[in-house]
Amino acid sequence: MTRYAVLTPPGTGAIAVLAVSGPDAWPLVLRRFRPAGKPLPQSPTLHAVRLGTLGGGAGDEVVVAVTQVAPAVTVEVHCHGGPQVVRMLCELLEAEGCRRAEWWEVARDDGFDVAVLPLLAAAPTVRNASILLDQYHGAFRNAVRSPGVNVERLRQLTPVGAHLVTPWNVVVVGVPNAGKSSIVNAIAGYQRSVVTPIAGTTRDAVRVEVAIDGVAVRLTDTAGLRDTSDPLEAEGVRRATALMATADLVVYVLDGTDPAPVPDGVTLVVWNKADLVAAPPGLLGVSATTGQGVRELLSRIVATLEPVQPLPGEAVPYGEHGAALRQA
Ligand SMILES: Nc1nc2c(ncn2[C@@H]2O[C@H](COP(=O)(O)OP(=O)(O)OP(=O)(O)O)[C@@H](O)[C@H]2O)c(=O)[nH]1
Ligand SMILES: [Mg+2]
Repeated sequence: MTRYAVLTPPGTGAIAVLAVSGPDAWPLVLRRFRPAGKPLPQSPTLHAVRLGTLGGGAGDEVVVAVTQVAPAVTVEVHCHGGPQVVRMLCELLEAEGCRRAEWWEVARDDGFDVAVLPLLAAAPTVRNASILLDQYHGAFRNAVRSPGVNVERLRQLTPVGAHLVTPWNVVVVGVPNAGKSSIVNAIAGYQRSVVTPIAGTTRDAVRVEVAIDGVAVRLTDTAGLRDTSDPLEAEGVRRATALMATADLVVYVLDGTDPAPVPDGVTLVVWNKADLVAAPPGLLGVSATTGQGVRELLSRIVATLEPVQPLPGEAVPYGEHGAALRQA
């Protein structure tokens, strides 16, 4: 079966690229492509590049390139950008019997792990892209095929593999006025959440995506936890409590000037406003105002989420492999 895919994103651009791959790719080019200059050879030459036209009427001026001849012939068509030109060529390819595929399904089969490609395209940080590139080059695939595979080490790296595209879900909670929003803003680097001296400022859950040492994290700022008769605030508190239950990590912020008891089930506690009252021994002191302790807080968040980090080039169970390993 001969397949085709649009390799460039939808929208308007100077050029768009389609790939056609399969047994009919070259016969199709011979049937429909009108080369400028000398005729095409009966069989494709690897890396041959030709200018010509494709499509009904005058057609579009395109460049056809042979990017692979084995195991399947793959031809790239570089046409003018813009949705209608792309659509015209898609209709032509379908009329010629090609089936539309995803771009990674027609990717050049050069022995690498092409299942990684859609994840690589969605990687939110450079660090995650680099881990995925290692897997694309076969780190995970080779590891599981080798007789001496270290399953325990792979299992330790499943949390990393599960969050190469999907960010970690970190929820920031605490009593009203503790400084939750101020801490989230300090991490985000801009005033994402409203901060005021009024207790009960934040109502809705406020989300921001950040990279912490290359680890993708979605931070959620929440309403301060307290009993309240204000229905709007109460709904905020209800949401905050529900979010705690689904979080990968709950960061509990204490108001250092008025520390309340910490509820059960909290992994990471920070003592905020350490610029006013120093944290007692054993507690992480932070000041959202001066920035003191924020770097340490970030390090602790990453160390809690990903206690084991992969070495360069190491196998990491990406995508569905992690879930399979956890079940095994
Ligand atoms: N001195 C000092 N003041 C802070 C610090 N962090 C926050 N504040 C102040 O404390 C007040 C409350 O800060 P917010 O960040 O709005 O607190 P919150 O926990 O989000 O409060 P709610 O949204 O009402 O639950 C504001 O006046 C802040 O400027 C800090 O580290 N040091
Ligand atoms: Mg707030």
